[in-house]
Amino acid sequence: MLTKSEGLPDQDRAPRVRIARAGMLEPRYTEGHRAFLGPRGERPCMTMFRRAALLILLLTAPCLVTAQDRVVNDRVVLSGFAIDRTEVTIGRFREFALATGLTTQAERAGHGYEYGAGWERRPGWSWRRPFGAADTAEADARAPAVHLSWSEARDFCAWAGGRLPTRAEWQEAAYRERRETPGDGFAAGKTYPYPVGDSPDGMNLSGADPWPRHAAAGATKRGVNGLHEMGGNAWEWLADRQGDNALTAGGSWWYGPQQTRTEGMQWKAADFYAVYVGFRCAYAAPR
Ligand SMILES: [Ca+2]
Repeated sequence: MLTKSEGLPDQDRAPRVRIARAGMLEPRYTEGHRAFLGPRGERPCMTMFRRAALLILLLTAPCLVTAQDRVVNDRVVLSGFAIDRTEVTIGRFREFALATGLTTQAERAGHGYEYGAGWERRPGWSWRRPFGAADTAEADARAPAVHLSWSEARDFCAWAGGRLPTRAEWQEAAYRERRETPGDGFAAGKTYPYPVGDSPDGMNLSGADPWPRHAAAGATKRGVNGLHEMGGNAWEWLADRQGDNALTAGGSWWYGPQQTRTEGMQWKAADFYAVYVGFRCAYAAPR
């Protein structure tokens, strides 16, 4: 099997929120004047402040987790359209499948595809478990949703209020820095050869990098326009069609840097699905 190695990276683990121990705020009395002091001898106002801080932390902890998820599934607004900051994840696609009762082509067929001696069927591989029964990615909702045909990707985007990006939109988003104050070393208005800049470093490709196969959404280097995984990780279906074929962009973790360039786009059969092909959505720009 032509994979870089087995297993998923440590950074795929779910984030954790630490909660302070309530016992730390128990008041105590000192001998003699029985002054009401906090656990470290502070005065009443300090104890009240610590209690208020704990209350705020407890009340906002769910919001902190939600905010982190929103960053992963956020959209970047460019000129005239918006685009997902990351590839569509297993977590997002699961919401769609549950809401619509979708059973994908790969699920109906009972197998996905991986390239070996030509395209080889892999029993049990689908968007739910990109690498089959032995895979742990189903538990990682941030892994990219793959083994999906063009029409399944298109239908997800419509359900999410968007559509597949066109070639022109994807190119602008991937290679032309549109932010006025980009940060991350990028220059406003510059067109780059790779989605992560002048060098291909930082993408999840076939060479040496921290990711043996798929990387979780947002784990690779933040690139042009603040987008993640435009180059590498999973190929991305575009809206462009030529008969029975549809365009894909960005290469994957199985390819090298050349496929991440604009000339590296490839036409694939629109009803094809494989472990290397995912997608992201575009949307009307918010007013
Ligand atoms: Ca990609």
